[in-house]
Amino acid sequence: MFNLILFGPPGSGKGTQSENIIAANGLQHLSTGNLLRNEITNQTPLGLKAKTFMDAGQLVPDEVVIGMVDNFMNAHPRANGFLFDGFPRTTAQCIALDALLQQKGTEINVVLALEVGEQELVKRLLGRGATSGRSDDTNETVIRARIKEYHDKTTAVATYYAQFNKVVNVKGEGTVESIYANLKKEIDARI
Ligand code: B4P
Repeated sequence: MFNLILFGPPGSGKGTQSENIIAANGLQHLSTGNLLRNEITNQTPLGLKAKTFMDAGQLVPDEVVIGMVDNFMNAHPRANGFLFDGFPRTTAQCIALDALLQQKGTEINVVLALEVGEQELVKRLLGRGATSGRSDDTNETVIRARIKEYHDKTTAVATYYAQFNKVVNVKGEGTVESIYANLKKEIDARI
């Protein structure tokens, strides 16, 4: 199995780049943002709980997200590997993910960290908000709150995996194609 974490702040292009990576490498895409939005659309109890946090730009509680990831992985027992997009986002989620992977006799191979400046992030997210209907992308105050959550809680994910020498930084500004070419180079060197 080959397991990859695509890491970076909100709007850094994790979802955008995931599409090419999963297509090229046959990985199972696990986006906690997409899973949470599906739960909201289906108005499940989990979705109703998650919505209040997401609308405020806050992270959804760890136990909610970890349970959802566990269910998703168990539903895909024959996966060649997973691309984790937007997960883990806290140290507790890193520890839970390592334990889930260990139970399956596998581990994280690499964390690719997309680096994008804050001004560019806000511009991209407001741009998406204008067309996507995503409520967390239309309000600049909520976008800034998401970026603050990233600095307060999620940068710790890179620190966690750096202790195992698994983090590779990749410039996340430029064309989608040029960024993908750099990500591909790092993946091909390891897969
Ligand atoms: P996510 O769905 O993970 O979304 P994101 O971080 O906002 O976006 P991403 O980085 O994927 O950006 P994208 O490629 O789409 O999270 C949403 C919310 O869910 C969180 O705030 C949180 O509340 C909750 N949540 C999710 N996972 C959680 C977890 N594990 N724990 C707790 N809570 C969790 O790109 C954004 C825009 O930029 C797009 O419009 C795209 O077209 C554009 N773009 C991409 N690349 C570009 C480029 N190179 N140049 C110009 N524009 C580009």
